[in-house]
Amino acid sequence: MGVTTKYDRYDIDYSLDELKNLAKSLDYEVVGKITQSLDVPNPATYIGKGKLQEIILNILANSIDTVIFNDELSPVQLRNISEELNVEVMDRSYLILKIFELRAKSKESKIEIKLTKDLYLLPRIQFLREKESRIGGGASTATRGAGETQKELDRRHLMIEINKLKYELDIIRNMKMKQIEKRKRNDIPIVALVGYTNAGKSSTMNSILQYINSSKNKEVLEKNQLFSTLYTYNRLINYNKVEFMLVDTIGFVSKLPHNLINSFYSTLQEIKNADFIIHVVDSSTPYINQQITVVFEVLNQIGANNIPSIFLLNKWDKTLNKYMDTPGYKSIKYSNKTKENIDLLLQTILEEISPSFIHAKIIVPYNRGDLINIAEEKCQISNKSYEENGTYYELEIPKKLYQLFQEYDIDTFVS
Ligand SMILES: Nc1nc2c(ncn2[C@@H]2O[C@H](COP(=O)(O)OP(=O)(O)OP(=O)(O)O)[C@@H](O)[C@H]2O)c(=O)[nH]1
Ligand SMILES: [Mg+2]
Repeated sequence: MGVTTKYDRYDIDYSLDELKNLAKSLDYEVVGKITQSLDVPNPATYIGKGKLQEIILNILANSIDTVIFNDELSPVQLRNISEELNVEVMDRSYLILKIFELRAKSKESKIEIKLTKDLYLLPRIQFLREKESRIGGGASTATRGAGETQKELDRRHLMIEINKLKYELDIIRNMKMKQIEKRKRNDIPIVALVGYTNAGKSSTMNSILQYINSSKNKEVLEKNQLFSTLYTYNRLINYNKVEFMLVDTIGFVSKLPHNLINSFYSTLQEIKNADFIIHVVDSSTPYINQQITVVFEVLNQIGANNIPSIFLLNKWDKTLNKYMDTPGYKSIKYSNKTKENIDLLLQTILEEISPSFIHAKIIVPYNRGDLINIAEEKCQISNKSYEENGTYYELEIPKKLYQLFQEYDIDTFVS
């Protein structure tokens, strides 16, 4: 059930199709779609009273078990609708959370998803149908305080669990942040594969690993389903003597629940640290423009919109529109099936990440051993002499590091 308003950023047919695919990935059989055009969704019931009646008739006529709404319902909307319809009522956010829950494999993503689900449930727990609401499960009547209902107990249990999960997540994240910082210090460029779910990010990671003859067990899961990847996988790639870290991560979908983005913050953070983004696009879908928009929106949300990027027009083997173009953006026509242009892809990555250098003449004071080490290890030195006030270098400094030396740049100093 979807509502269109004049503020919609997505076409309703596209949006409901996406919802249908999400539902199908949880094995729901989708028997119908209903839409309503409104100025704004009704704050009490999301849709109009008449529409609710229409759904009730539909439920009876087609023996429907579940009605899924295309937006996140407020707790009040959820309560009112559930009371009217008397079947399982779910919204888009909860559906996505359920898929994530099913797919989560790593300890971190399991905690992330559980936390997001608990945060979603907290204000809604008392409105959910009984079978859903026994979250705590264990609380027996004996431990119940005077006058506490089962629902209140469930709520309290949820709150305790939320705190525990936040604590566990903090520990994992601190560890992860240290790893990210270490990588940054090592100065290995980071290249991230991002894109709509099922676009072929993991397949691209695997194709590159195969191309450079990496061992088979470094490959990641690729599968024809939404949200196969819910975690960040880093693989060190060494191609033509240049090293970079290739990052495969979670795919995007429109209207991702807000809490989900918060909970997956550290997973998404890896994208923000990237030096170069490969935006993997399924070029064969009729919804290509919508999917690109979704990805741009999420990149914006996580503050990764200014990182240099390229469109990888993937699945080119089955794209019908061979004249497709991306005006104003760099793109590569590519396929994991035929591997066409994989050499061009790698070449482009190398060009983007290989450091460009700044030519400079500097005098580094003798007490700046730290800078001397960097000059000796990371720069290409063409001239060197020991002067009264420090070591003189004529050298090529990687752009990223130039700032460190700026105050000792003789040319800058003179001018
Ligand atoms: N025909 C064709 N299929 C492809 C191509 N690349 C990937 N696929 C298929 O697309 C499906 C999704 O691939 P994945 O690599 O798992 O996609 P993903 O972007 O990692 O998906 P999520 O992790 O779920 O976000 C798989 O069934 C792949 O075999 C391609 O170039 N051509
Ligand atoms: Mg994947």
